[in-house]
Amino acid sequence: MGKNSAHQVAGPELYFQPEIEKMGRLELEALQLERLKKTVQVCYEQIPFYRQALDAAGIKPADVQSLADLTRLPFTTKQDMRDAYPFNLFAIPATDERVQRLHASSGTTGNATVCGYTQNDIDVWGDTFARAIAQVGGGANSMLQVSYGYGLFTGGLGAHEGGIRIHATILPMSSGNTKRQVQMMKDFDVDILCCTPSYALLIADTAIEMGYDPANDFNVTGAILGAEPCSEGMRTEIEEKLGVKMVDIYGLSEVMGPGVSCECRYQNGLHVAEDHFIIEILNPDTLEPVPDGEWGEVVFTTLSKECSPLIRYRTRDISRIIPGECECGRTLRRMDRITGRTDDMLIIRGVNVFPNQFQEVLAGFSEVTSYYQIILTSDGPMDKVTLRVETVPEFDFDEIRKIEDLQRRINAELKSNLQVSVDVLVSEPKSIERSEGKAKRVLDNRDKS
Ligand code: DLL
Repeated sequence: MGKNSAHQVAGPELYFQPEIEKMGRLELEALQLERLKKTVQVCYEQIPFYRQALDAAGIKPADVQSLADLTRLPFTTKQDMRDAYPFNLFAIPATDERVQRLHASSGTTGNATVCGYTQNDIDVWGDTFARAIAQVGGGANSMLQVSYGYGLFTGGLGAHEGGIRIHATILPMSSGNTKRQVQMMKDFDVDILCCTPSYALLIADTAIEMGYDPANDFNVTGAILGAEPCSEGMRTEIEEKLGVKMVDIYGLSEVMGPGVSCECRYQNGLHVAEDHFIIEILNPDTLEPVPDGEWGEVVFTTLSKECSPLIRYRTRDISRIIPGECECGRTLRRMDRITGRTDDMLIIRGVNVFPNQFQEVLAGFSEVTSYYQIILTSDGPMDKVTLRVETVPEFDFDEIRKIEDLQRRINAELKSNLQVSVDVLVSEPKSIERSEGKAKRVLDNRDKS
């Protein structure tokens, strides 16, 4: 048994706020309705954008009488948030004494989206992240290594707030300087690591290169990883290399940051913090709700955010509600792990594919690592897709026939699993760029070719 065997044992102590996490459905819905009414009222009174949108939809705050009335409310999109740059969606002025901090999304195209946090907003955030820490067995005696980037990105400070709420000892590493990360993880007896899955893998690989066997030599037993998709194969690799139990944590800067939902120790869907957010899954074309179990676009309404409340924010992330109860005893409903985003979907000769699906297929090949890249180029009027994979050091890269055989087999597997045919480019060990944050899997060179 590895050192993480302790976490296979379920126990009632692995809750941070059982009175909420196991709340009866009716009680929870009553709480949601009360908070929804307040949110709509505040949005209407304090934010001209929402007043106009609600007026245009012909609905007044007093018309919200049940949770079903949610579907009558207007949507908010990322573009709306960009147009409101910087503070026009704030319910409280940015320099008001109640506003403690700002975060913003990176915004590679267009304006960044900016959100403000009151002390209460930060406390709620800390609570939801602390629930995740409890799920990997963490608590007041934990040493929490936060290797998400600190700054406007919500990863670092979100995990940090969770550590504060649960009274852990926090090691605020931020990302980068990976050898130092490894050394401190070992020397300080870190038990919980928080970072992106791709960075966790890089930390593990770096530790191994430094001559350690982190699964046995290190004290780390839990990892709270999110901010990007992670296939089950990659999860297994991280868990085995580091000797940890990994829970997937989800969130987005517009809605709060990490902690909007998080897996429990059963790793079967992410429990949504429904006391603070209402989740809807909609058909992205019709914008009508889909039944539980069906995939669609995730839409969130915030219930307790004071500075930057949002009504029906369209995330573009694709998930579904997992029907039924979870073994952990929590009543908070579960969303499935994110398969992709509506705007990341590739259409390869008419077939819809998400980058993450390549990861799932590659996990079946022991000859390649978890690092891969999808390169898009133009081939006349058509898009050409190249999947670049990287061999493990043990693979004999000098044998051309072996490479060709590997290419053929990956191709065949992609064809039978995803019904797409792409060019597979096998490259040498360590040739694909490593990531200290969110991995950039898709290189769009279409304009350049
Ligand atoms: O990535 C917040 C975060 C930080 C979440 C740390 C988890 C851990 P943004 O930079 O605004 O915020 O990016 C949000 O990242 O809409 C998803 O597409 C993606 N994403 C976040 N968490 C996950 C996850 C943070 N667990 C966008 N699985 C979201 C898959 C995720 N994708």
